[in-house]
Amino acid sequence: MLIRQDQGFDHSIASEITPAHVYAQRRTFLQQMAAAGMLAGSAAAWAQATPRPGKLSPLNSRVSTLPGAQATDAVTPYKNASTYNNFYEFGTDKSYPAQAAHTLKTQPWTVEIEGLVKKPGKLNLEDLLKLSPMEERIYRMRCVEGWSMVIPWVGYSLAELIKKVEPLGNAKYVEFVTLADPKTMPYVGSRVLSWPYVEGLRMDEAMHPLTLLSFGMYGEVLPNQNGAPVRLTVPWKYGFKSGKSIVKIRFTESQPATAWNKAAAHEYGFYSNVNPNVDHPRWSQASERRIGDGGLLAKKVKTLMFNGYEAQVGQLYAGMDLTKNF
Ligand SMILES: Nc1nc2c(c(=O)[nH]1)N[C@H]1C(S)=C(S)[C@@H](COP(=O)(O)O)O[C@H]1N2
Ligand SMILES: [Mo]
Repeated sequence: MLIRQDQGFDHSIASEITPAHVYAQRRTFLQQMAAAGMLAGSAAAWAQATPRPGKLSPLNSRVSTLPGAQATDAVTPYKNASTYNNFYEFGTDKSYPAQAAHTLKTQPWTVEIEGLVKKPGKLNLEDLLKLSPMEERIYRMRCVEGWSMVIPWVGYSLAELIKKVEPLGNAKYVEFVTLADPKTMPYVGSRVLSWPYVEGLRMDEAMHPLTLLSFGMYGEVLPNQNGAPVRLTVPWKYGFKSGKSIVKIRFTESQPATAWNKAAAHEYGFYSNVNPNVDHPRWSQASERRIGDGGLLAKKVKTLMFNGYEAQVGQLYAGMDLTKNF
């Protein structure tokens, strides 16, 4: 991977002017956290250190108490998390989505439930937002390209939605289809991937409580470039498993074809679990560069098995050869 001075790596964060209402919002948040006795290290740190644009609506949530849901790593500054993105529908350069994704229309939005399920149908965003209480979860996210971030997401377990729609006994996989709108997404139609961007999980992975249906980050609704209005976040898998701007969730008996697997099967397997022992043909997976302090020259940290979520998810893969099922 080339080392380049990308735009979006502006470290003048402390000198930025933060609008008063953003400070007020942050203070309220901190007070709520303190009242709940949850003012633990990293969450408080990001709330204080990360100026947010203040244009997006706040998304109220409770602090998740799920094991594994509160990474104590330093949280990535909002600025980096919202300007260094992979969202190929808006171009292949990391800086493009933040510049181009304003064209994405996130309302009205519906997610269609299809396939092997008792209650198929369309759910609109308002229904989805009300389906289960929102939680804040701080997750490590690692891209197969070798960089990582630590992000406070807002959402609820995908399992809550799955339980409501009642999958049939023969539903073994869940397929996630994302928006492919050539009118608002300039790279849909390009040959870099086949569109729509599709991802998939085995049913037990989809039902794992750490698998998050995300509507927000840093206490606000998702910025478009991070997959608004609803995306998946699967913290023990490489970033590309976390499909953005989901429009369809389909329950299937056979393993779904996924966008990256279709593009290069020898490079991107169905599972794509973070695994420091199994390298990608072009990139080592043994270590990663934390985006944020230090920018592109940041010190590398060792990559952990299942991205550090082994205690929570390791048993899902017991007995599987992870060099074959990569
Ligand atoms: N629809 C869609 N979802 C996507 C992608 C994409 O190109 N299109 N890129 C994936 C990849 S490779 C990564 S690393 C993450 C990046 O998420 P982030 O920008 O919120 O960090 O989104 C994933 N979801
Ligand atoms: Mo990625």
